[in-house]
Amino acid sequence: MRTLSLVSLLIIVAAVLFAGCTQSQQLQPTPTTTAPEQTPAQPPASSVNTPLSQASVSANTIAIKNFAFDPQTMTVKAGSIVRWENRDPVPHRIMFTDKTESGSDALSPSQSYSKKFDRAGRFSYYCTIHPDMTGTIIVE
Ligand SMILES: [Cu+2]
Repeated sequence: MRTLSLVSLLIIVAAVLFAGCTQSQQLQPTPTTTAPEQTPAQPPASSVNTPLSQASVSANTIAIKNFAFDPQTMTVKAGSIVRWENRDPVPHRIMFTDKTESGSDALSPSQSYSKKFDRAGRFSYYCTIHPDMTGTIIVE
């Protein structure tokens, strides 16, 4: 008698669990496949980062590429503006050996920095991030 009721109780419990289980499965929404789809293609970064070539072509432009200044030495007239363009995929920062001359902030890729040279002299500079990168501006 006692075992019988126990068994029936177990059966009931099992039935309830099973029912609950199947029920909850039925209630669950079918797994949607709207998982993060690829967001629509964004405009290629290259089209955003091209203002460099559009910038006014200055004779006094120094390209920063392949971890070097090109040209490494530039001669300009006093009062000229020299412009550095970072064409590397990493930041560079121009600092003058002559600390009285101000340098640039860190230049992100495709950023540029312009500086006017008023006094004649020879101005050595380097990249604070990659000190092996050096260059010279000669102002006449
Ligand atoms: Cu650098």
